[in-house]
Amino acid sequence: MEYKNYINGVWVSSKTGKKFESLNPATEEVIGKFQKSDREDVRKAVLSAKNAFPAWRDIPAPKRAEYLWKIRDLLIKEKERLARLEVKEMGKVISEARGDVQEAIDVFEYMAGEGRRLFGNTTKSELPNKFAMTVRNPIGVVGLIAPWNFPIAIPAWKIAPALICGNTIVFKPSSDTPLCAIELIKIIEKAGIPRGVVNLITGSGEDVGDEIIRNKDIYAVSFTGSKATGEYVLKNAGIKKVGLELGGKNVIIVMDDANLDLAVSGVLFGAFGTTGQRCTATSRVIVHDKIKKRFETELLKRIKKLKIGNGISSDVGPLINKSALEKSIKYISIGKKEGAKLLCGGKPRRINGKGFFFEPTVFTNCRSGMKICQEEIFGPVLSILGVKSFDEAVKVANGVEYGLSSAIYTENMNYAFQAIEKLETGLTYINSSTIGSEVHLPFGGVKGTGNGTREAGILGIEEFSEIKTVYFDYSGKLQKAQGLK
Ligand code: TXE
Repeated sequence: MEYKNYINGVWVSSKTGKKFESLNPATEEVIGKFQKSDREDVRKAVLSAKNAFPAWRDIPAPKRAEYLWKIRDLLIKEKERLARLEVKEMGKVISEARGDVQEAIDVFEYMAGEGRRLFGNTTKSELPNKFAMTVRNPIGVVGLIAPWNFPIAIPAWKIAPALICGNTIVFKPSSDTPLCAIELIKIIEKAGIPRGVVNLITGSGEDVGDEIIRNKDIYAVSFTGSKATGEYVLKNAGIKKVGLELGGKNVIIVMDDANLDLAVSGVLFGAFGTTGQRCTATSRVIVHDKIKKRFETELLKRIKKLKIGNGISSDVGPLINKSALEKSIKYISIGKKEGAKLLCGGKPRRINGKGFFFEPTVFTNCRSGMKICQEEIFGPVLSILGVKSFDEAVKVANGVEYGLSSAIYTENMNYAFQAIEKLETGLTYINSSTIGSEVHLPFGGVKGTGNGTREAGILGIEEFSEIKTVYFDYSGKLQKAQGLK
Protein backbone atom coordinates (compact mmCIF):
# COMPACT_ATOMS: atom_id res chain seq x y z
CA MET A 1 0.00 0.00 0.00
CA GLU A 2 1.31 3.43 -0.96
CA TYR A 3 0.71 6.49 1.24
CA LYS A 4 0.87 10.16 0.32
CA ASN A 5 1.68 13.59 1.67
CA TYR A 6 -1.11 15.81 2.99
CA ILE A 7 -0.93 19.33 1.57
CA ASN A 8 -3.74 21.89 1.60
CA GLY A 9 -6.32 19.29 2.55
CA VAL A 10 -5.42 16.88 -0.27
CA TRP A 11 -3.43 13.63 -0.25
CA VAL A 12 -0.76 14.06 -2.93
CA SER A 13 2.30 12.26 -4.28
CA SER A 14 5.72 13.84 -4.31
CA LYS A 15 7.05 14.81 -7.73
CA THR A 16 10.28 13.00 -6.86
CA GLY A 17 8.50 9.72 -7.59
CA LYS A 18 10.74 8.17 -4.95
CA LYS A 19 9.41 6.07 -2.08
CA PHE A 20 10.70 4.59 1.13
CA GLU A 21 9.41 1.69 3.21
CA SER A 22 8.44 1.36 6.83
CA LEU A 23 9.11 -2.04 8.43
CA ASN A 24 7.52 -3.98 11.26
CA PRO A 25 10.53 -4.27 13.62
CA ALA A 26 9.31 -7.61 14.99
CA THR A 27 8.78 -9.37 11.66
CA GLU A 28 10.70 -7.15 9.20
CA GLU A 29 7.61 -7.14 6.97
CA VAL A 30 6.99 -4.03 4.89
CA ILE A 31 4.10 -2.01 6.30
CA GLY A 32 3.77 0.44 3.47
CA LYS A 33 5.49 2.70 0.97
CA PHE A 34 5.76 6.42 1.65
CA GLN A 35 6.70 9.54 -0.29
CA LYS A 36 10.39 10.30 -0.23
CA SER A 37 9.67 13.98 -0.56
CA ASP A 38 12.06 16.81 -1.29
CA ARG A 39 12.36 20.51 -0.48
CA GLU A 40 9.81 21.46 -3.14
CA ASP A 41 7.11 19.43 -1.34
CA VAL A 42 7.93 21.22 1.91
CA ARG A 43 7.71 24.60 0.19
CA LYS A 44 4.25 23.72 -1.13
CA ALA A 45 3.16 22.69 2.35
CA VAL A 46 4.55 25.91 3.82
CA LEU A 47 2.66 27.96 1.23
CA SER A 48 -0.54 26.13 2.03
CA ALA A 49 -0.02 26.69 5.78
CA LYS A 50 0.79 30.35 5.14
CA ASN A 51 -2.39 30.86 3.13
CA ALA A 52 -4.50 29.09 5.73
CA PHE A 53 -3.06 31.05 8.64
CA PRO A 54 -5.12 34.30 8.68
CA ALA A 55 -8.48 32.52 8.66
CA TRP A 56 -7.40 29.98 11.30
CA ARG A 57 -5.95 32.72 13.49
CA ASP A 58 -9.21 34.67 13.28
CA ILE A 59 -11.37 31.80 14.55
CA PRO A 60 -11.94 32.49 18.26
CA ALA A 61 -9.83 30.11 20.34
CA PRO A 62 -12.85 28.47 22.07
CA LYS A 63 -14.15 27.65 18.57
CA ARG A 64 -10.78 26.28 17.49
CA ALA A 65 -11.03 24.15 20.63
CA GLU A 66 -14.10 22.43 19.20
CA TYR A 67 -11.91 20.90 16.48
CA LEU A 68 -9.52 19.63 19.14
CA TRP A 69 -12.40 18.12 21.07
CA LYS A 70 -13.61 16.33 17.92
CA ILE A 71 -10.10 14.98 17.37
CA ARG A 72 -10.13 13.75 20.97
CA ASP A 73 -13.45 11.98 20.43
CA LEU A 74 -12.25 10.31 17.24
CA LEU A 75 -9.03 9.20 18.94
CA ILE A 76 -11.08 7.58 21.69
CA LYS A 77 -13.08 5.68 19.08
CA GLU A 78 -9.96 4.61 17.22
CA LYS A 79 -7.78 3.94 20.26
CA GLU A 80 -7.49 0.18 19.90
CA ARG A 81 -6.89 0.27 16.15
CA LEU A 82 -4.18 2.92 16.52
CA ALA A 83 -2.54 1.07 19.42
CA ARG A 84 -2.35 -2.11 17.34
CA LEU A 85 -0.86 -0.14 14.47
CA GLU A 86 1.82 1.21 16.85
CA VAL A 87 2.70 -2.31 17.90
CA LYS A 88 3.11 -3.19 14.24
CA GLU A 89 5.06 -0.17 13.10
CA MET A 90 7.04 0.86 16.18
CA GLY A 91 7.17 -2.43 18.10
CA LYS A 92 6.16 -1.30 21.59
CA VAL A 93 4.01 -3.64 23.65
CA ILE A 94 0.26 -3.24 23.41
CA SER A 95 -0.36 -1.81 26.89
CA GLU A 96 2.24 0.90 26.24
CA ALA A 97 0.83 1.52 22.77
CA ARG A 98 -2.61 2.07 24.34
CA GLY A 99 -0.95 4.46 26.77
CA ASP A 100 0.65 6.32 23.89
CA VAL A 101 -2.73 6.88 22.20
CA GLN A 102 -4.26 7.80 25.57
CA GLU A 103 -1.61 10.49 25.95
CA ALA A 104 -2.68 11.92 22.60
CA ILE A 105 -6.32 11.86 23.75
CA ASP A 106 -5.35 13.59 26.99
CA VAL A 107 -3.34 16.30 25.30
CA PHE A 108 -6.10 17.17 22.82
CA GLU A 109 -8.53 17.30 25.74
CA TYR A 110 -6.23 19.48 27.84
CA MET A 111 -5.39 21.85 25.00
CA ALA A 112 -9.07 22.15 24.03
CA GLY A 113 -9.56 23.53 27.55
CA GLU A 114 -6.77 26.02 26.91
CA GLY A 115 -9.00 27.51 24.21
CA ARG A 116 -10.97 29.12 27.04
CA ARG A 117 -7.86 30.36 28.82
CA LEU A 118 -4.85 31.41 26.71
CA PHE A 119 -4.30 33.97 29.42
CA GLY A 120 -2.37 37.19 29.21
CA ASN A 121 -1.77 39.57 32.13
CA THR A 122 -3.07 42.97 33.04
CA THR A 123 -1.12 45.37 35.19
CA LYS A 124 -1.10 49.02 36.24
CA SER A 125 0.49 51.63 34.03
CA GLU A 126 2.87 54.12 35.62
CA LEU A 127 0.72 56.87 34.07
CA PRO A 128 -2.89 57.86 34.84
CA ASN A 129 -5.67 56.99 32.43
CA LYS A 130 -3.60 54.36 30.71
CA PHE A 131 -4.26 50.63 30.61
CA ALA A 132 -1.58 47.97 30.22
CA MET A 133 -1.87 44.28 29.37
CA THR A 134 -0.40 41.38 27.48
CA VAL A 135 -2.26 39.22 24.98
CA ARG A 136 -1.26 35.89 23.53
CA ASN A 137 -0.98 35.61 19.75
CA PRO A 138 -0.08 32.75 17.42
CA ILE A 139 3.37 32.62 15.85
CA GLY A 140 2.31 31.78 12.28
CA VAL A 141 3.47 28.73 10.36
CA VAL A 142 5.24 26.29 12.68
CA GLY A 143 7.38 23.28 11.73
CA LEU A 144 7.07 20.12 13.78
CA ILE A 145 9.72 17.39 13.59
CA ALA A 146 9.01 14.20 15.51
CA PRO A 147 10.83 10.98 16.36
CA TRP A 148 9.50 7.43 16.27
CA ASN A 149 9.43 6.36 19.92
CA PHE A 150 6.02 7.87 20.73
CA PRO A 151 4.67 7.89 17.18
CA ILE A 152 1.24 9.28 18.06
CA ALA A 153 1.74 10.98 21.44
CA ILE A 154 4.71 13.18 20.48
CA PRO A 155 3.09 14.55 17.29
CA ALA A 156 -0.08 15.15 19.35
CA TRP A 157 1.97 16.97 22.03
CA LYS A 158 3.07 19.38 19.33
CA ILE A 159 -0.02 19.58 17.09
CA ALA A 160 -2.61 20.23 19.84
CA PRO A 161 -0.95 23.30 21.44
CA ALA A 162 0.12 24.64 18.03
CA LEU A 163 -3.48 24.50 16.82
CA ILE A 164 -5.14 25.94 19.91
CA CYS A 165 -2.77 28.91 19.80
CA GLY A 166 -3.86 29.59 16.20
CA ASN A 167 -0.80 28.45 14.26
CA THR A 168 -0.79 26.46 11.06
CA ILE A 169 1.45 23.44 10.72
CA VAL A 170 3.98 21.65 8.56
CA PHE A 171 4.69 18.31 10.19
CA LYS A 172 7.45 15.82 9.39
CA PRO A 173 7.20 12.45 11.15
CA SER A 174 10.09 10.06 11.62
CA SER A 175 10.71 7.80 8.63
CA ASP A 176 10.47 4.84 11.01
CA THR A 177 6.83 5.53 11.88
CA PRO A 178 5.19 7.43 9.00
CA LEU A 179 2.00 5.34 9.03
CA CYS A 180 1.13 6.18 12.64
CA ALA A 181 1.54 9.85 11.72
CA ILE A 182 -0.64 9.49 8.62
CA GLU A 183 -3.39 7.81 10.65
CA LEU A 184 -3.29 10.67 13.16
CA ILE A 185 -3.56 13.23 10.36
CA LYS A 186 -6.48 11.28 8.85
CA ILE A 187 -8.28 11.68 12.16
CA ILE A 188 -7.52 15.40 12.19
CA GLU A 189 -8.87 15.59 8.63
CA LYS A 190 -12.00 13.69 9.65
CA ALA A 191 -12.55 16.19 12.45
CA GLY A 192 -12.99 18.79 9.69
CA ILE A 193 -9.86 20.87 10.22
CA PRO A 194 -9.86 23.59 7.53
CA ARG A 195 -7.67 23.03 4.46
CA GLY A 196 -4.03 23.97 4.82
CA VAL A 197 -4.08 24.26 8.61
CA VAL A 198 -2.27 20.95 9.06
CA ASN A 199 0.13 19.61 6.43
CA LEU A 200 2.20 16.45 6.55
CA ILE A 201 5.31 15.67 4.54
CA THR A 202 7.19 12.38 4.77
CA GLY A 203 10.84 12.03 3.83
CA SER A 204 14.36 12.26 5.11
CA GLY A 205 15.72 14.58 7.77
CA GLU A 206 18.39 15.77 5.34
CA ASP A 207 15.84 17.06 2.80
CA VAL A 208 12.42 17.50 4.40
CA GLY A 209 13.66 18.22 7.94
CA ASP A 210 16.40 20.52 6.73
CA GLU A 211 14.00 22.56 4.57
CA ILE A 212 11.63 22.93 7.53
CA ILE A 213 14.31 24.30 9.78
CA ARG A 214 15.70 26.69 7.14
CA ASN A 215 12.47 27.87 5.53
CA LYS A 216 12.02 31.60 6.12
CA ASP A 217 8.22 31.42 6.25
CA ILE A 218 8.33 29.04 9.22
CA TYR A 219 8.69 31.09 12.39
CA ALA A 220 9.03 28.33 14.95
CA VAL A 221 10.32 24.76 14.97
CA SER A 222 9.54 22.17 17.61
CA PHE A 223 11.95 19.25 17.48
CA THR A 224 12.21 16.00 19.45
CA GLY A 225 15.05 13.63 18.67
CA SER A 226 18.74 13.03 19.20
CA LYS A 227 21.13 15.58 20.67
CA ALA A 228 23.27 15.63 17.52
CA THR A 229 20.33 16.50 15.28
CA GLY A 230 19.01 18.96 17.86
CA GLU A 231 22.30 20.83 17.81
CA TYR A 232 22.15 20.89 14.02
CA VAL A 233 18.61 22.26 14.14
CA LEU A 234 19.61 25.04 16.54
CA LYS A 235 22.61 26.00 14.43
CA ASN A 236 20.75 26.14 11.14
CA ALA A 237 17.28 27.40 12.03
CA GLY A 238 18.27 31.07 11.81
CA ILE A 239 16.07 33.54 13.66
CA LYS A 240 13.28 31.20 14.67
CA LYS A 241 11.81 30.14 17.93
CA VAL A 242 13.28 26.65 18.44
CA GLY A 243 11.98 24.10 20.94
CA LEU A 244 14.29 21.14 21.56
CA GLU A 245 13.53 17.96 23.47
CA LEU A 246 16.60 15.75 23.19
CA GLY A 247 17.98 12.68 24.85
CA GLY A 248 18.74 11.64 28.39
CA LYS A 249 20.98 9.52 30.58
CA ASN A 250 18.35 9.13 33.21
CA VAL A 251 19.08 7.86 36.66
CA ILE A 252 17.42 6.13 39.58
CA ILE A 253 19.06 6.45 42.99
CA VAL A 254 18.27 3.62 45.40
CA MET A 255 19.18 4.52 48.98
CA ASP A 256 19.84 1.92 51.69
CA ASP A 257 16.51 2.74 53.35
CA ALA A 258 14.49 2.26 50.15
CA ASN A 259 11.52 -0.03 49.77
CA LEU A 260 13.49 -2.53 47.71
CA ASP A 261 10.55 -4.21 46.05
CA LEU A 262 9.22 -0.88 44.88
CA ALA A 263 12.65 0.21 43.67
CA VAL A 264 13.16 -3.00 41.68
CA SER A 265 9.75 -2.57 40.03
CA GLY A 266 10.58 1.04 39.14
CA VAL A 267 13.95 0.11 37.66
CA LEU A 268 12.47 -2.78 35.69
CA PHE A 269 9.79 -0.56 34.16
CA GLY A 270 12.16 2.37 33.62
CA ALA A 271 14.95 0.40 31.99
CA PHE A 272 13.07 -2.15 29.91
CA GLY A 273 9.70 -0.50 29.27
CA THR A 274 9.53 0.47 25.58
CA THR A 275 12.71 -1.64 25.29
CA GLY A 276 14.69 1.25 26.78
CA GLN A 277 13.68 3.55 23.94
CA ARG A 278 12.07 6.35 25.91
CA CYS A 279 13.87 9.64 26.27
CA THR A 280 13.16 9.19 29.99
CA ALA A 281 14.31 5.54 30.09
CA THR A 282 16.34 4.56 33.15
CA SER A 283 19.83 3.80 31.91
CA ARG A 284 21.74 4.20 35.20
CA VAL A 285 20.96 2.95 38.69
CA ILE A 286 22.98 4.33 41.55
CA VAL A 287 22.65 1.96 44.48
CA HIS A 288 23.91 2.33 48.01
CA ASP A 289 26.68 -0.23 48.56
CA LYS A 290 24.90 -1.60 51.64
CA ILE A 291 22.05 -3.01 49.57
CA LYS A 292 23.68 -3.38 46.14
CA LYS A 293 24.00 -7.18 46.22
CA ARG A 294 20.40 -7.67 47.37
CA PHE A 295 19.14 -5.21 44.80
CA GLU A 296 20.96 -7.01 41.99
CA THR A 297 19.67 -10.41 43.05
CA GLU A 298 16.08 -9.19 43.16
CA LEU A 299 16.42 -7.37 39.84
CA LEU A 300 17.84 -10.41 38.07
CA LYS A 301 15.00 -12.58 39.38
CA ARG A 302 12.48 -10.19 37.89
CA ILE A 303 14.34 -9.82 34.57
CA LYS A 304 14.32 -13.60 34.08
CA LYS A 305 10.52 -13.48 34.03
CA LEU A 306 10.34 -10.92 31.21
CA LYS A 307 9.13 -12.31 27.91
CA ILE A 308 10.77 -10.93 24.78
CA GLY A 309 8.69 -10.91 21.61
CA ASN A 310 6.03 -9.34 19.45
CA GLY A 311 4.33 -6.50 21.33
CA ILE A 312 0.93 -8.19 21.42
CA SER A 313 2.00 -11.03 23.68
CA SER A 314 5.22 -10.06 25.43
CA ASP A 315 6.79 -7.69 27.97
CA VAL A 316 9.73 -6.46 25.89
CA GLY A 317 9.27 -5.72 22.20
CA PRO A 318 11.90 -5.26 19.49
CA LEU A 319 14.16 -2.26 18.96
CA ILE A 320 13.03 0.12 16.25
CA ASN A 321 15.44 -0.91 13.47
CA LYS A 322 18.69 -2.60 12.52
CA SER A 323 20.87 0.37 13.34
CA ALA A 324 19.34 0.64 16.83
CA LEU A 325 20.15 -3.05 17.29
CA GLU A 326 23.71 -2.49 16.14
CA LYS A 327 24.00 0.44 18.52
CA SER A 328 23.05 -1.72 21.51
CA ILE A 329 25.45 -4.47 20.37
CA LYS A 330 28.23 -1.88 20.06
CA TYR A 331 27.67 -0.64 23.61
CA ILE A 332 27.87 -4.18 25.01
CA SER A 333 31.38 -4.57 23.67
CA ILE A 334 32.26 -1.04 24.84
CA GLY A 335 30.99 -1.85 28.35
CA LYS A 336 32.96 -5.09 28.50
CA LYS A 337 36.13 -3.35 27.32
CA GLU A 338 35.62 -0.64 29.91
CA GLY A 339 35.64 -3.31 32.61
CA ALA A 340 31.97 -3.37 33.57
CA LYS A 341 30.61 -6.75 34.63
CA LEU A 342 27.79 -8.14 32.51
CA LEU A 343 25.13 -9.51 34.86
CA CYS A 344 22.64 -10.60 32.24
CA GLY A 345 21.62 -10.21 28.59
CA GLY A 346 23.89 -8.55 26.07
CA LYS A 347 22.75 -10.40 22.98
CA PRO A 348 20.40 -9.81 20.05
CA ARG A 349 17.56 -12.26 19.54
CA ARG A 350 15.62 -13.40 16.50
CA ILE A 351 12.11 -14.73 16.74
CA ASN A 352 11.17 -17.06 13.89
CA GLY A 353 14.41 -15.89 12.32
CA LYS A 354 13.28 -12.26 12.27
CA GLY A 355 13.18 -9.05 14.24
CA PHE A 356 15.42 -6.52 15.97
CA PHE A 357 15.08 -7.99 19.48
CA PHE A 358 17.65 -7.47 22.20
CA GLU A 359 17.90 -9.10 25.61
CA PRO A 360 17.34 -6.97 28.70
CA THR A 361 20.89 -6.26 29.76
CA VAL A 362 22.49 -5.24 33.06
CA PHE A 363 26.05 -4.16 33.66
CA THR A 364 27.32 -3.73 37.18
CA ASN A 365 30.45 -2.40 38.90
CA CYS A 366 30.28 0.53 36.50
CA ARG A 367 32.13 3.79 36.96
CA SER A 368 30.65 7.12 36.09
CA GLY A 369 33.26 7.97 33.46
CA MET A 370 32.49 4.89 31.35
CA LYS A 371 30.86 5.50 27.98
CA ILE A 372 27.99 3.18 28.91
CA CYS A 373 27.29 5.55 31.83
CA GLN A 374 27.59 8.71 29.75
CA GLU A 375 26.10 8.12 26.30
CA GLU A 376 22.49 7.56 25.34
CA ILE A 377 22.20 3.94 24.21
CA PHE A 378 18.45 3.92 23.61
CA GLY A 379 18.14 0.20 24.13
CA PRO A 380 17.44 -2.17 27.05
CA VAL A 381 20.86 -1.67 28.61
CA LEU A 382 21.19 -0.69 32.26
CA SER A 383 24.32 0.25 34.21
CA ILE A 384 24.56 -0.15 37.98
CA LEU A 385 26.91 2.05 39.97
CA GLY A 386 27.57 1.53 43.69
CA VAL A 387 27.97 4.50 46.04
CA LYS A 388 28.66 5.00 49.74
CA SER A 389 26.53 8.06 50.51
CA PHE A 390 23.71 10.29 49.36
CA ASP A 391 26.16 13.06 48.43
CA GLU A 392 28.16 10.70 46.26
CA ALA A 393 24.94 9.50 44.61
CA VAL A 394 23.99 13.07 43.68
CA LYS A 395 27.47 13.78 42.34
CA VAL A 396 27.40 10.67 40.12
CA ALA A 397 23.81 11.35 39.04
CA ASN A 398 24.73 14.86 37.89
CA GLY A 399 27.96 13.79 36.22
CA VAL A 400 26.50 13.49 32.71
CA GLU A 401 25.83 15.99 29.95
CA TYR A 402 22.09 15.27 29.84
CA GLY A 403 19.42 16.39 32.30
CA LEU A 404 16.01 14.93 31.55
CA SER A 405 14.68 12.62 34.25
CA SER A 406 15.82 11.39 37.66
CA ALA A 407 14.31 9.40 40.50
CA ILE A 408 15.15 8.49 44.06
CA TYR A 409 13.86 5.63 46.18
CA THR A 410 14.14 6.48 49.85
CA GLU A 411 11.98 6.63 52.96
CA ASN A 412 14.02 9.58 54.20
CA MET A 413 12.21 12.88 53.65
CA ASN A 414 15.41 14.87 53.93
CA TYR A 415 17.04 12.92 51.10
CA ALA A 416 13.90 13.30 49.01
CA PHE A 417 13.80 17.07 49.35
CA GLN A 418 17.53 17.42 48.82
CA ALA A 419 17.19 15.33 45.67
CA ILE A 420 14.50 17.67 44.36
CA GLU A 421 16.87 20.59 44.90
CA LYS A 422 20.12 19.05 43.76
CA LEU A 423 19.42 16.69 40.87
CA GLU A 424 20.09 18.52 37.61
CA THR A 425 17.12 17.28 35.59
CA GLY A 426 13.84 18.68 34.30
CA LEU A 427 11.87 15.90 36.02
CA THR A 428 12.42 14.25 39.42
CA TYR A 429 10.35 11.38 40.75
CA ILE A 430 10.26 10.39 44.41
CA ASN A 431 9.65 6.67 44.93
CA SER A 432 8.63 6.22 41.32
CA SER A 433 10.44 5.40 38.07
CA THR A 434 12.02 7.94 35.68
CA ILE A 435 9.26 7.39 33.14
CA GLY A 436 5.59 8.33 33.05
CA SER A 437 4.49 11.91 32.42
CA GLU A 438 1.10 13.51 32.73
CA VAL A 439 0.04 15.95 30.03
CA HIS A 440 -1.05 18.80 32.30
CA LEU A 441 2.48 19.10 33.70
CA PRO A 442 5.42 20.55 31.79
CA PHE A 443 7.89 18.13 30.22
CA GLY A 444 11.50 18.80 29.25
CA GLY A 445 15.07 18.78 30.43
CA VAL A 446 18.05 20.87 31.40
CA LYS A 447 21.71 20.84 30.31
CA GLY A 448 22.23 18.82 27.09
CA THR A 449 18.59 17.72 26.94
CA GLY A 450 17.13 20.94 25.65
CA ASN A 451 17.25 24.67 25.27
CA GLY A 452 14.87 25.65 28.02
CA THR A 453 11.49 25.09 26.39
CA ARG A 454 8.93 22.76 27.90
CA GLU A 455 6.20 20.77 26.24
CA ALA A 456 2.72 19.94 27.56
CA GLY A 457 0.96 21.67 30.43
CA ILE A 458 0.64 25.41 30.43
CA LEU A 459 4.22 25.80 29.21
CA GLY A 460 3.28 23.92 26.05
CA ILE A 461 1.30 27.04 25.22
CA GLU A 462 4.41 29.22 25.64
CA GLU A 463 6.22 27.23 22.95
CA PHE A 464 3.55 27.99 20.36
CA SER A 465 2.51 31.55 21.15
CA GLU A 466 3.94 35.05 21.24
CA ILE A 467 3.18 37.63 23.85
CA LYS A 468 2.10 41.07 22.66
CA THR A 469 2.27 43.97 25.10
CA VAL A 470 -0.59 46.44 24.73
CA TYR A 471 -0.80 50.00 26.09
CA PHE A 472 -4.19 51.71 25.85
CA ASP A 473 -4.05 55.42 26.61
CA TYR A 474 -7.42 57.03 27.33
CA SER A 475 -6.10 60.32 28.74
CA GLY A 476 -6.67 62.24 25.51
CA LYS A 477 -3.18 63.77 25.65
CA LEU A 478 0.38 62.73 24.82
CA GLN A 479 1.63 61.10 28.02
CA LYS A 480 5.23 59.98 28.30
CA ALA A 481 6.69 57.26 30.49
CA GLN A 482 9.91 57.64 32.48
CA GLY A 483 8.98 61.25 33.39
CA LEU A 484 9.87 62.70 29.96
CA LYS A 485 8.62 66.24 29.48
O1 TXE B 1 16.87 10.53 15.74
P1 TXE B 1 17.08 11.82 14.86
P2 TXE B 1 16.72 9.01 15.22
C1 TXE B 1 17.94 9.51 20.06
C2 TXE B 1 18.32 8.13 20.47
C3 TXE B 1 18.34 7.38 19.18
C4 TXE B 1 18.89 8.40 18.25
C5 TXE B 1 18.60 8.18 16.81
O2 TXE B 1 19.58 8.15 21.06
O3 TXE B 1 19.12 6.22 19.22
O4 TXE B 1 18.33 9.61 18.73
O5 TXE B 1 17.21 8.25 16.51
C6 TXE B 1 14.64 14.26 11.77
N1 TXE B 1 17.21 18.33 9.97
N2 TXE B 1 16.51 9.77 20.15
O6 TXE B 1 17.65 8.69 14.12
O7 TXE B 1 18.00 11.55 13.74
C7 TXE B 1 14.37 12.80 11.59
O8 TXE B 1 13.98 12.50 10.27
C8 TXE B 1 15.96 18.24 10.45
C9 TXE B 1 16.05 10.39 21.36
O9 TXE B 1 15.30 8.80 14.93
O10 TXE B 1 17.41 12.93 15.77
C10 TXE B 1 13.31 12.54 12.62
O11 TXE B 1 12.04 12.96 12.14
N3 TXE B 1 15.41 17.10 10.89
C11 TXE B 1 14.69 10.85 21.24
C12 TXE B 1 13.76 13.43 13.77
O12 TXE B 1 14.58 14.42 13.17
C13 TXE B 1 16.17 15.99 10.89
C14 TXE B 1 13.75 10.15 20.38
C15 TXE B 1 14.57 12.69 14.84
O13 TXE B 1 15.65 12.04 14.21
C16 TXE B 1 17.49 16.03 10.41
C17 TXE B 1 14.34 9.60 19.21
C18 TXE B 1 18.00 17.26 9.94
N4 TXE B 1 19.26 17.39 9.48
C19 TXE B 1 15.68 9.41 19.16
N5 TXE B 1 18.01 14.79 10.52
C20 TXE B 1 13.99 11.33 22.47
N6 TXE B 1 14.44 12.42 23.05
O14 TXE B 1 13.00 10.74 22.88
C21 TXE B 1 17.04 14.01 11.05
N7 TXE B 1 15.93 14.73 11.25
